[in-house]
This record gives sequence, C-alpha cells and structure tokens, in this order.
Amino acid sequence: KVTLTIDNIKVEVPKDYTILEAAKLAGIDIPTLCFLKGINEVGACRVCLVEIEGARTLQASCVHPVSEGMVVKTNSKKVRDARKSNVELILSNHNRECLICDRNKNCELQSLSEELGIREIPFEGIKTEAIIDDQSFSIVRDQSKCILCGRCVNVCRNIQKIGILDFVNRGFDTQVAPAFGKSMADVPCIYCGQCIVACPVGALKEKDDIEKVWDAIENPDVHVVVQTAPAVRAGLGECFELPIGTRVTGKMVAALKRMGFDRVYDTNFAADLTIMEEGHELIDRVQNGGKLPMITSCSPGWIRYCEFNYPDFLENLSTCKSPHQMMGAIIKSYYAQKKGIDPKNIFVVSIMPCTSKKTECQRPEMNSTGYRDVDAVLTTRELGKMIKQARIKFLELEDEQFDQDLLGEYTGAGVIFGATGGVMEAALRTVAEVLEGKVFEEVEYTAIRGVEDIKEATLTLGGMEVKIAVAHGTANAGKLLEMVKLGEKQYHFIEIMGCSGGCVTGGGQPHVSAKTLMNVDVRAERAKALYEEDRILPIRKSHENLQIKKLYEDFLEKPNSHKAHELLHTHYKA
Ligand code: HC0
Ligand code: SF4
Repeated sequence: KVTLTIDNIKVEVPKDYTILEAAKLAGIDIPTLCFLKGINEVGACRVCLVEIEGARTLQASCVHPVSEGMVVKTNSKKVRDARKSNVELILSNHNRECLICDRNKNCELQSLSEELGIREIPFEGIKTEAIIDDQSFSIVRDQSKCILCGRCVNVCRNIQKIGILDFVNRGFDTQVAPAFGKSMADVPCIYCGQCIVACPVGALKEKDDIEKVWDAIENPDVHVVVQTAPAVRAGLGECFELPIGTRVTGKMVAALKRMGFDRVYDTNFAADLTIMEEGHELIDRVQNGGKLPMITSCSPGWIRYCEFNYPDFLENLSTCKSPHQMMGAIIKSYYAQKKGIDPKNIFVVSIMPCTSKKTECQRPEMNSTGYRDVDAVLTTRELGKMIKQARIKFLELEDEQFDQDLLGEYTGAGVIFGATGGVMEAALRTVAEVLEGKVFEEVEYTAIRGVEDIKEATLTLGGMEVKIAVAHGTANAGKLLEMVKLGEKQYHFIEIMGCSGGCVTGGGQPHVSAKTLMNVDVRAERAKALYEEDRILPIRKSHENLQIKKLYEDFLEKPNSHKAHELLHTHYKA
C-alpha cells in the first residue's frame, strides 16, 4: 500500500493503482475520454491530466502510477486550462453536427465539452472528410466523428481478438479503419458491435432499420409480428434512465403494443424450441457417434468467427438456427396456417441486443418457408428510440403480457439464454431429464454461471460422464478451441457466445459511459435481471412448455423430424 494526497485528501491505495483509480477511491472525479477500464488504458486524449508536485509537466492520470507521498492536484487552473485546450483541439477536427448525430445527448465528448464550458473553438482545424461506410447490414462507420481514442481498436483487438479496426496512416492523416481502405462489409468482421459499445462518440453505430419497421406497421396489408430477445428486458430500461439491470419485461410489452405491432411474442418461446432441437441433437450425437464436442450455434457473431477462423470446427456446430430465426420460420409456417394469414403478408421483427443478427437474418439460407424467416432486426437501442419517437411515456406504462396464444408461453430456461452459460444451463435442465428418465427438482447449474472467462463442469447424466464448457467473447472462444484442437481438453458440449457476458452485453444494448463502467460489471447486473425472471416463472424447463408440446403434436411431429430440419436447422460455410 502507498499513501498519497489528492486535492488535500489523504488516501491509502494498493501500490499498483493509477492516480485515476486512487482518486476514484477518494471520491474525486477526474474526467476521461479515451479511457475504458481494462480495455483502453493508453493516456492518449490527455483529458485526465493532473498536476503532480515536483513534476515538470502535467500527467495523464489513467496511466500514471501512484507513489508514496505523492501530492496531486486534479483541479488546478493549470489542469483545467490544459484539459480545455485538449478538448478544443479534438473538437477542431470533429464533425460537430450534434443535433443530427445518433449519439446526441448520449455522447461522452458532448458531455465533456459541456462540463468544461467550451463555448467556442479558438482554432479551426482541417476537417476529416465524412467518409461513411454503411455497406454492411450491421455497422455504420463515420470517419468525421472519430476522435482517434482507440477504444474500438482495443476492444476488437484484445477483448475479441479479431483486430478489424486499427490506426492507419500517420500524423494528421491518422484514421481508425479496417486495413487497405476496405469496407466493414468486406473484412472478417463478426458484427458483434463491441466497437460500437466502446465508442464514446457517434463514429460507430448500428445500421438503422427503424423506418423499415414503422413502414411495415403503417401498412394495413401487412401483419407485423414482433419478438423480443431475452436480454432486451434487462437493458431497455437504461434508455429511460432506469438503473442498470432493471427488468422491464411488462413495460416493454406494453410499449410494443402501443406502437402498433399486431402480435407481441417473446423469443424465449423459440429458445425453448431450440433446447428441444439442440438437446436431442446432442443426445443423438453422443449416443450414435456423431461429431463432438457439439457447440451451440445461437450467437451469429460467434458463427461468423468460427466460419472465418475455425472452419475445422464447423461440423461441431449444432445445426440449429438461432432461436429468433426459428421463431420467424414458425411464424411464417405454423402460425400463418393456424391464423389463416398468407405468409407473404407477414413481417417479422426481432428486437435483439445484438448487431450481428442484422446480418444473420439476411443470410440466404434463412428463408425456409420461401420467405425471409425474419424481415428486420432492431437493437435494444433502436427500440428505445422508437418508443421515444412514439412519445410513449415508458416509465408510466402499466405492465402488460405477451400475446398468449400459439407461441406465447415460455419457461425460465428460455429467459436465461441471454446470459453467458444460460443456453448450456437450459439444455442441461432438459437433457438431464431425458437421459435419466426422471424429474429433477434442482434446476440451477451454478457452476456455469458468472463472468469467468471459461467455465467448465463434469456431470453424470444417464450413467455417463458429460464434460461441458462455456466461453464468452471470441478471445475466450479462441482460447478454448485451441485447447480442444491440441487435445488438451475434451468436452461433449460447449456453449459459445460472441460477446463477453453473453447477450446481456451484446453490441446492440444501451451505451454505458466509461465512468459508470469503472464501478459496475454490467454483465453481472443485467444477468441478475434474467435469473430473477427465471426464478419467478412457474415453469423452468423447456420440455415442459405446453405450447411447444402442442407445436410438435400438431405440426413438427418430434424433435429433429424432417419438418423440423427443414424449418429450424441450417448449415455453415467455410
Ligand atoms: Fe440472445 Fe438468443 S439469447 S442469441 O444472446 O440463443 O441476441 O438475448 O435472442 O436468437 O433466445 C441475442 C439474447 C437471443 C437468439 C435467444 C439465443
Ligand atoms: Fe471488431 Fe466486432 Fe467491431 Fe467487427 S463489430 S470491428 S469484430 S468489434
């Protein structure tokens, strides 16, 4: 431990702390911009400057280590002036069209300028050209808003271990972009959107599909069915200033009904369906010498990562489509038949915490009925914007329920899909009972919960040892697959999600400021909301979902039947 003085306050901290961390512990707030805890700690923007007694120059507190007896001033005139000119410099080459920016009122640069009282830019720099790359289905990049903080670069390189975005050129021409001036559509980007979440400004955002959805709602000839992913309920409240991890299932449903959707369903129904298909696929592979380990296939970011980087493992992937795609296929077949609606007049919207699903729904094979399974994917953030556009007073809404008939029932197993380990846990709840032929009272598999990088367990099921593993974030996925490849580890079943934390921290979830991220593990807070919903639901195992049973009786026959394969399964490309 060392003791130092910050703004006349004595504080004792571990000796590996930075000044920024020490200040935080002392309750002193130093502004930051490029800093992102654990991801980008480079001291590049020089907004977190502080004055250290005896030092000749001001120092970036996010990287400067503490030392015994150090005396620090975080708010002297010298510090404030330097901070201000550094931000002015950034603003001099920034596209300042805040009013029409996606991040208006939710931008870290904007709040910082306001805080520092910047009212004019004393020197006008040469502006970077507004090169807008909107060629992919998922991600839009606007060069003129980029402040070169490097947060996206480091999240992509270190957390995802992908490295699509990097600094290119030198000096004044420095830019952050994919190599060789390529579009995001032409590189092995997995569209996880973690770069968007990391971006403090509006340089990266999702492809906006809001108008497409309003148009469908407005069209009287179109029957619009919306489904919401499990993780959306754990994030949407943040768009309306609710604390992180507030579960807003009922208000979300109420808002969707007011917006004019004809049907409001929960993707959880299809998550239960996925468990039926994937669980039986696993049992079949284990019993009949199929390819093992079987790996989950519901995260489209992970699927792209596997296709680009681990083609040897494509046969290990479950052939199951992701739940929302299954839901789309069932809506355009079973639901259409039961309701007597021509599937060509049905428009399926998925509200997802994910940007990769915007690309997934466009994959050519995702049209089992002859129509797109899913017509549009909106992120949680886009839903938040639509609710505001509709002038709905979200916080005042009374809770409402999803539509109940045909595809309306869901279990706790479906809900927990949105957190890392959840798909595995949901599968085990079903597989254990099928293999053992008995009912288990205990349904919580806590060994695979939580945010540890890679989680493992060995279970005895049906007299057999079953080895399982869970990885989240593609860096961890890569680490796990390398061990499997080298024969260091053997498993029967692996769950992989493309984003760290699983869907709750997907690339389509509301932005959380770097300041908040210093104190909170958003992954755990949002996951809590899902585990809470699981606990209060009367049915917590997918195979006990009565409407799923009915769907098999009336339509699909049995898990992995010919019809199920046609509608609910897919293939991958190297
Ligand atoms: Fe997920 Fe899903 S759990 S991927 O994270 O499997 O996006 O929330 O909707 O489809 O159900 C995302 C979340 C889903 C799907 C489900 C799965
Ligand atoms: Fe990297 Fe994911 Fe962003 Fe693509 S979407 S650039 S893979 S962080």
